[in-house]
Amino acid sequence: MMAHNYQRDEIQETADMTGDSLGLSMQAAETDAEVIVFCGVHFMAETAAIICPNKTVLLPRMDAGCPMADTITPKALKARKAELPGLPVVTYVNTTAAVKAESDICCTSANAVSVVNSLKAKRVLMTPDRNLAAYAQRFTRAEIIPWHGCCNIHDRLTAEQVLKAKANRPQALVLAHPECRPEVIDLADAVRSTSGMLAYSKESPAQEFLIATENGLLFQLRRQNPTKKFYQVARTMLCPNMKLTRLEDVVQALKTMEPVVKVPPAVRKKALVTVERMLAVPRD
Ligand code: CIZ
Ligand code: SF4
Repeated sequence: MMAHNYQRDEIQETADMTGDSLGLSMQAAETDAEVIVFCGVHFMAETAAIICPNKTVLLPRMDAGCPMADTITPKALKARKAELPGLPVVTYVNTTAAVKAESDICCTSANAVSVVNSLKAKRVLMTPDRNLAAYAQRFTRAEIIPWHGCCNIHDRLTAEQVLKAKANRPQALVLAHPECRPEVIDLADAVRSTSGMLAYSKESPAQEFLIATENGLLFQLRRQNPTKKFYQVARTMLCPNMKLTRLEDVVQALKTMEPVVKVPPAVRKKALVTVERMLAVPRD
């Protein structure tokens, strides 16, 4: 049983493994288990199926989607590629397998800059998150042409909300996810993926943190740092899709061995190439 860092507390508590989407997929590849029940959203279970073709990947709630992943389709990407011939396409892991299959290389929120720099290209197209693209643009000489998708949960967080939270907790460091808007990024003490926030808060001498990402991560931050204090930046940082999965759904999936997430072999083969290219990029 694997649970993403944004899942409900009781799901994270019950899971054998927790983590970000790529970390979970890598752990899935290493385990002896033949069946993985993946508590997260659809694209994450697909990533596990891409990396572990011989395992059965169950997604307890088939209706757990990701509106950001839905901002791009293979057809729309093909059309954009035709307008920008020769440009390498960097695609965030938060996309369907079919979109990964149409891309050149994947990235996560933890390695976007290293991935862009590894291409040694003058211009790249980055899909689908415009905020991650804008964040990566700060650290590279390559021109990043963004796709105009975003995660509504992160994008709706305003600078005013962050300033208000900071005023209430002046001693706390602000950790923001790169899916946040540029003006929120500007107010952060550190910008990290969920796994990056877990590592940062462990190593930092600071005792209090304001967390600007989906509030499910607070469970994991508190569990791993029992003496430190973590506060949500805003109550609105809740992803309804991430909260769909309940323990009953997990039990039901394990009883029926359904629903299974499958990626067609031709799509899987191409999507795996884009994931493997990312895994071969050395960290900056
Ligand atoms: O890739 C993931 O797991 C997501 C969606 C966020 C993160 O920063 O870990
Ligand atoms: Fe998608 Fe945002 Fe929810 Fe993550 S938090 S699953 S990016 S909508």
